Amino acid sequence: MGKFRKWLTRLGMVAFCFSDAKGSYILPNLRDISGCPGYTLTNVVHVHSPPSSAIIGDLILAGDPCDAYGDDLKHLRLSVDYEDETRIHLKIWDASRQRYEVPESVLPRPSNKDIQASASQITLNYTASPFTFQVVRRSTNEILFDTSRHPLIFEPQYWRIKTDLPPNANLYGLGEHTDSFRLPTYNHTRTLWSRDSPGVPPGTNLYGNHPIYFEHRKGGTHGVFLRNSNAMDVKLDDLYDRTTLEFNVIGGIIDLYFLAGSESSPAEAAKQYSDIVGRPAEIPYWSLGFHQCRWGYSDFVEVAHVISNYSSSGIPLETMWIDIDYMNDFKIFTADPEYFPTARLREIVDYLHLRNQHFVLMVDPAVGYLPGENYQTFDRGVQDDIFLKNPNGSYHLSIVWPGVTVYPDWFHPNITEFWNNEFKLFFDPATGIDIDGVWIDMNEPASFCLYPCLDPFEQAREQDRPPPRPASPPKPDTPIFQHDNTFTIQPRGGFEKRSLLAPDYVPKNSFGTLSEKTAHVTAVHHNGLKEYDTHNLYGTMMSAATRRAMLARRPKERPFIITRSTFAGAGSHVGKWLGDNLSTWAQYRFSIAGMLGMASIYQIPMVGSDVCGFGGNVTVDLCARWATLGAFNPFFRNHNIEHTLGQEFYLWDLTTEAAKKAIDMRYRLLDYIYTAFHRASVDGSPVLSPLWFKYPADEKTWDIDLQFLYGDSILVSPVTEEGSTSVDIYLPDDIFYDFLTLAPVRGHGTTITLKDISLVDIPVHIVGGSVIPLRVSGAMTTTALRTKDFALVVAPGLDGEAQGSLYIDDGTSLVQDAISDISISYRLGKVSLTGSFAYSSGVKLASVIVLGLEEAPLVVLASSGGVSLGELDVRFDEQNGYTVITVDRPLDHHLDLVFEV
Ligand code: MIG
Repeated sequence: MGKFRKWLTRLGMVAFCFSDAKGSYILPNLRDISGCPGYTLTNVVHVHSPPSSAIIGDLILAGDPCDAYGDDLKHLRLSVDYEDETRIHLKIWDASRQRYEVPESVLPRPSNKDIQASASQITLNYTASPFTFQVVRRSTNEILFDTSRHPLIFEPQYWRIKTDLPPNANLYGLGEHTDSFRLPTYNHTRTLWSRDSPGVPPGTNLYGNHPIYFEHRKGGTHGVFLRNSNAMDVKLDDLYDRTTLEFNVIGGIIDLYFLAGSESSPAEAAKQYSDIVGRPAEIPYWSLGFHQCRWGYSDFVEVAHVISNYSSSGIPLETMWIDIDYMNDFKIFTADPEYFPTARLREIVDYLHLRNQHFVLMVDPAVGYLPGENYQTFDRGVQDDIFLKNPNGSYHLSIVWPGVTVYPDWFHPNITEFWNNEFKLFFDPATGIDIDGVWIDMNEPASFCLYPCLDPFEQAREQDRPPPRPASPPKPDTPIFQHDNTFTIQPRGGFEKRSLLAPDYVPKNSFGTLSEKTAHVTAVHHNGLKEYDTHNLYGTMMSAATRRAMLARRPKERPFIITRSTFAGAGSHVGKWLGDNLSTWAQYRFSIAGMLGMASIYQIPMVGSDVCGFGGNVTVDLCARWATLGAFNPFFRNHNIEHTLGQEFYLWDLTTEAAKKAIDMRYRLLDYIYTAFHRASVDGSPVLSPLWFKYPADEKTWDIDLQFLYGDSILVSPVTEEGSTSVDIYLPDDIFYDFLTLAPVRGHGTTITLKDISLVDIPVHIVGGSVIPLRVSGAMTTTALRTKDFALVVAPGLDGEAQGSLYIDDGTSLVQDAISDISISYRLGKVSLTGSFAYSSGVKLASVIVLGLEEAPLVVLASSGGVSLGELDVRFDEQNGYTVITVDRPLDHHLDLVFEV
């Protein structure tokens, strides 16, 4: 713990890493805004002739200015657009001056069908003086957003929009955060400003920024997205008769999208959000395998040991990762010649590839500032002029691992060429390190330089950067992988004059001033934009650039990229891990809410937390439980900080067993979740969801965030308490089936206690009404898994019916030439497989397992395209009431199975 503490101290973070305390932010200088006059709407015109209902108008300051955090703007412009049946776009900007808005190059605008209000599911009604508005769901007349009591305030560096909501409103989103999934509504502030946030303390701003919330009510679920990247505080509060929500933002424009969502299907809100921020990129099949990572592997020999230890312990390892440790003095695009020589890394990559395993390396954005030292990445960056600058044109210096550093400017016109070229050179399969995926970190962007960072060189010296290597290097010719089966565990440790630096309204950044430990708000991009406005976009722009660079290396393959910092829309480029959590039970628990935010709201479904926890030493029990939960993280990676005890699953018998069992479940379900990822890429369907997405009318589900749906039909209910072997789970009024025994479990809208859940087990249920495609188990890699046959588990709902689907493609290509997209339905004693079967998977449908039958069907007749295939073998399991029908036919054609009872 000593070293870990030291690391945190170096980052100045101790205060809130070990408690829930909110850190020592600068208290906003709160001004009285009660007298702000609001605006009067005039000159309203319809911009298009009918049928469009789009309007545009002038907003004129309605009285004496209140000048709360700057001078009230006198004249604003308003536009309201009905973009399609489910979406209204409202925009308010300064009529007389240009202001920053999120560039379309970073987040493209959605297409606008420009429909008539009468065709929309929601309408926007306004009052002209003072200007306020309400968004109303037409079918129920419910008011979804209501500024009536809260006139608009708009000043150069402060604007506020505030709505009343029903009391104790059910609000979700506004991340990234580690608060409960259903947000606390009493005196709660969500600050959005990217921050390197070790320990991910609840109640603080973290790495990513997603100014979108869903609000759920009995009468429906809707969404509100603020397309704005400036620092902001979103404040929630409960009064006796209502909840209020207000956006307090220090720049940009008011750029709100209201999404109708749906009266009965919350997932529609997620899909509609994907219409405006883009749908998740398709992921390679292999990336759903299990990943091992840690910070602090000392050299290539140790990495080889870890790989060997996984294989000799029989735990499937799909992908090995190396952190910054491989770099030479922590300079990106270099390898340490002694500890991680390129030749030896190439040997590791070859070894992995031969065994159908994969390899990922970390790349940070910051480039060591090393003029005249023959650091070619830096020199080429200077040549291409792509580094972020100060207002006076000098380089904006910061401190990251290599010492004093400069940041790539993702807005620079030469940046794509620069970044692509660095990737091409360093990750060249012929001469360099042939990565399969890339991990991008520190892209808030993070800096270790304490503000005002007047002498970064001095601070870098004081901080001892780059840090020295811990031990002596291995002999360059140390053999690796020679004892593949020897278990060699080594347990170890807008453009007016603005005061960018001192806005009057200070968002509640947990680091204090907005420039602390990051690029300063005054840093300038090549296109003139300031970090003050674009800071929250940095990680997403690095993500997009990295995707382009990976595509330039392999134009036909889906890139695999995991980032730390995200903004709205990041999921269309990359996946995301939840950053530097701690190895504690509390963090294990709230990792679920963190994933739900990304996967069910923000459209970043490839998400996971560091399994077994990053900071601190994990206990065996927690690591075993986390291995089982990790198997249901869409992105499943064990990762650990340096200088703590190892936590590779093979280190303990218990975690070995837990990992094997859980990975087996995960791999059997891999095509099921891969199908969910495919759907997400097509229409934004959530890959994970909270229970209430499925049971929106059941109030008891609304704040559940320790159980979740993996895909839309697998309910995961982990044990969540230390020392416990039982868990209280809520089962809605529906039928469920235990994933392992297949026995039906009737839910009654009550909490039940599951007992005797050993440390290597996790309760998983199939939701009635679904068909789950499973691979036959027993694969050590996802490549091997793809050769396994399928079983279809038919889990009838209370109405006796079930539906499901199975999507299969080659798993890697960006463009597929033959896919199978199979719908499976069960109704009245008949199972039907329809759809397309064009991808030749070479595997069979081994069996169909029908659950919840009272007795075995006497005869099952199979036919394909009307042609009879005869009678199939049937086995009935009396104890758990299921029937196994042996099919054993290639999965390449329509198929009907008819029962005769
Ligand atoms: O300042 O690369 O979140 O996963 O192991 C820490 C070292 C920098 C932070 C990442 C973490 C990674 C670590 N990085």
